[in-house]
Amino acid sequence: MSAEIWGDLWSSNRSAFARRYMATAIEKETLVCLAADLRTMADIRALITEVGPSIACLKLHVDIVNDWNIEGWMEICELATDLGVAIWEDRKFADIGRVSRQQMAGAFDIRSWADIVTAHLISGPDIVQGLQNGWSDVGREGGVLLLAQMSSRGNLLNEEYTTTVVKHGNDIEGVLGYIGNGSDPNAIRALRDIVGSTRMIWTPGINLDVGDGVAGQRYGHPREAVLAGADCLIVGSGIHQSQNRGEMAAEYARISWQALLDR
Ligand code: 6AU
Repeated sequence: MSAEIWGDLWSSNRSAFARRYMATAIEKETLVCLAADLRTMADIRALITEVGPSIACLKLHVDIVNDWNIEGWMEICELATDLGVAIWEDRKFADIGRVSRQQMAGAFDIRSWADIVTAHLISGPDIVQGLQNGWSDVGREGGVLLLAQMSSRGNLLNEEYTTTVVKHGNDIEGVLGYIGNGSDPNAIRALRDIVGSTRMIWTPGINLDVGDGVAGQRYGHPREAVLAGADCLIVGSGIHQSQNRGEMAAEYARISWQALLDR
């Protein structure tokens, strides 16, 4: 069943976290990763509770939360665990390997609760080892998503950069996949061509209301993104700014799942 639905991605992917995500997606019939970009822990908890059945992953930005403390945060993580979804901290690491390892610790102690983190490869391949060492320091493992493209207008991740990131990233153990530009199906298709089937493509910049968003964000349609090669759709405001968040999340889930079956 899993291989039938995910195709080569299921058999070729070496990352335990990618497989876990793919299994959850099948179980819950959704490719939606919720970007819970809210500013208080109570708001994040309420949002997760409303949309829980429709999400396959939870993405957080620990450093935007005004009332952060570790106890409240662990409650949020427990909610995600009860829903069977992985926890992704979208702190975009970009430093040298040694410092990235230290940034996994610190006050937020990301290494202890995040299953996935995001990184730019701009500083070179050792950043991935640094992040993996961060997890090892507390006896845990995790997966790294490398930014190969971005959804924001005027970003500097050009085609040559994208190709270089994928060339290196595909050789690095611990890379579970790439961030692609969900607002542009052609960009996703081009990324899929070079990524192949050993790594996943996760795309932000997804909204049923396609076009320009606030502050340079751009949006593409969820169905188009999956058909073009996106394996996970990161949806933030499309869900958390809607009138009925539970229903809207279910709608994104339905569209993403049907598109995967059609793909
Ligand atoms: O759906 P939105 O626009 O409300 O939220 C999009 C989410 C935000 C961004 O931090 C993130 O996706 N994001 C990323 C990621 C996931 O790494 C990369 C990117 O290029 N664009 C982008 O929006 O939480």
